[in-house]
Amino acid sequence: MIDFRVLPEKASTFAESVDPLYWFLILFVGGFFLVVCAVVLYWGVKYRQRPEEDRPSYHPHAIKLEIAWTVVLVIIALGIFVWGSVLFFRAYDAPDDALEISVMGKQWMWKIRHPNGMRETNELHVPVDTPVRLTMTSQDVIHSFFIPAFRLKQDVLPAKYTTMWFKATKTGEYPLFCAEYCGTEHSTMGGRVFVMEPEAYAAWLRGEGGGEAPDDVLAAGRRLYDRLGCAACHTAGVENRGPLLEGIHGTTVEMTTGETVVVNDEYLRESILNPSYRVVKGYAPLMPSYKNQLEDEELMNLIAYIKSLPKQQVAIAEVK
Ligand code: HEC
Ligand SMILES: [Cu+2]
Repeated sequence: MIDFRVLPEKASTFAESVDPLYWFLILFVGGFFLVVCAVVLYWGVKYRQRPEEDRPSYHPHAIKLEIAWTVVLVIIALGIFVWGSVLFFRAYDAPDDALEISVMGKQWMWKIRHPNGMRETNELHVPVDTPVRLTMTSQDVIHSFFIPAFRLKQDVLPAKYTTMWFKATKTGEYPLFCAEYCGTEHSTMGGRVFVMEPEAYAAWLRGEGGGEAPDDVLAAGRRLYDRLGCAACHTAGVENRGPLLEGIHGTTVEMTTGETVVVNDEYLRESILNPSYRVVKGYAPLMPSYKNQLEDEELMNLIAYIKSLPKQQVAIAEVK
């Protein structure tokens, strides 16, 4: 027997909820199509031109009928919209304790980095039953990270971070694709996702069983932080000219415009490349832009370093 399936294997919590919507849409739209075809054929034959035929009387309006089908269709369409939005928001909001993995797309490969610095190319190892959040960016053109078995696809853009999250439900090996045409070798841009037992993932992270040698991301980030002189402004004390960065990730900060922003990777990235775009309340726009001074990878290291800074005692921070 050939192992035939209409939809790919289901291996994430989303797959369970996305498939019913998919089937509903297919059957609903397909059903309508068949009804319309049947009616066109039936009336086509019934009212075909015949010399002896009396034309039936012509009714230009049937108001009740028109209102009825308009209302019914609006309700169904809104139902589909609400159903889809609920799924979308669930796919968008990652739980706070998710494991953070960064993904870099470039022509024509996926480069992946784990929290401890372990790296791999065109392969993604993740633990089963654990929420995982991917923070993704591209070094060149637009790509799209697509794992059919997880029913997830997200565009990966240059000069911007996008995220997606999932919880894999079944250990195994699943295909990974680039789903946005990105040049000559687009069709080869893909790989596999390996869903492993947590202990096996932990062992893999330690370098037992493939993967490239981990580099020390935080040390690299720290070197950049020193070299670029961030500490000159972001240090507590009298010379304190910029906000403290310790423990800042995940907090909410207020801007001069009154807008509040949650500090995530994208916000940190924007603060470094384009500091004057949003200025933190209580500070002058003194910070220079570091645009064009950092490779994408360096920027990720720097951000990882900032995120690793422990929250300090507030007492020092409050001295102005
Ligand atoms: C000349 C002083 C100066 C230098 C050097 C500097 N910054 Fe800043 N930075 C500031 C000031 C002032 C602000 C607050 C105003 C604003 O948002 O632009 C700020 C804001 C930030 C923020 C947003 C913080 C928040 O509370 O929301 C981040 C992140 C940041 N800087 C990172 C860096 C990094 C990383 C470096 C080194 C690559 C750096 N800064 C170098 C002065 C500086
Ligand atoms: Cu691509």
